[in-house]
Amino acid sequence: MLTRIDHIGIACFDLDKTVEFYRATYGFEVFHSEVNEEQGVREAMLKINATDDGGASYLQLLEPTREDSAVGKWLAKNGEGVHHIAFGTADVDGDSEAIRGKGVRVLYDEPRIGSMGSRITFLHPKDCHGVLTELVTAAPQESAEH
Ligand code: CMX
Ligand code: CO
Repeated sequence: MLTRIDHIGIACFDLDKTVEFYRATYGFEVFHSEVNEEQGVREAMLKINATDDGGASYLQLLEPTREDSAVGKWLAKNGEGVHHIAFGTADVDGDSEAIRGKGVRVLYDEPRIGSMGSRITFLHPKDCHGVLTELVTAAPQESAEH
């Protein structure tokens, strides 16, 4: 069951400048940052809220590490902006298989590793009314590493 919005992924050309915009304008601080070579991104997670159940919502700022990555291709075509939305679930395996069974293309055979050790997969935007949609199961203990 998809239980919350985990994050909104925002593509940018310059991660440091974009992080500074969100800090100066809204006061959002970087909770975690990392490079994910498989996804071809350098990213910063800005935590927007935290709830008693351990769940949280983030903005995920994404700078491509290579032009032929998903974010690199998208930026070249569209410029900066909202790239994807991500729903949180306790069971990304079960939920993605159930959604695949409804005829929506799930991009990976098995979930891959996302931010902070989470497990992620994506639904094809052409099957989701134009929205690239990610499903996320957080790592058992989310840990912040700057
Ligand atoms: N949102 C909506 N539509 C998108 C899109 C996006 N983010 N990215 C691509 N599309 C559309 C394109 O506009 C294009 O539509 P048209 O044919 O009408 O022009 C179509 O999908 C195909 O796009 P493309 O540029 O040819 O790109 P690809 O097919 O090579 O890749 C996709 C598209 C979704 C398969 C690829 O972006 C992907 O694998 N995404 C998942 C991985 C990812 O996004 N990783 C980065 C984030 C990592 C993280 O969140 O941790
Ligand atoms: Co994401």
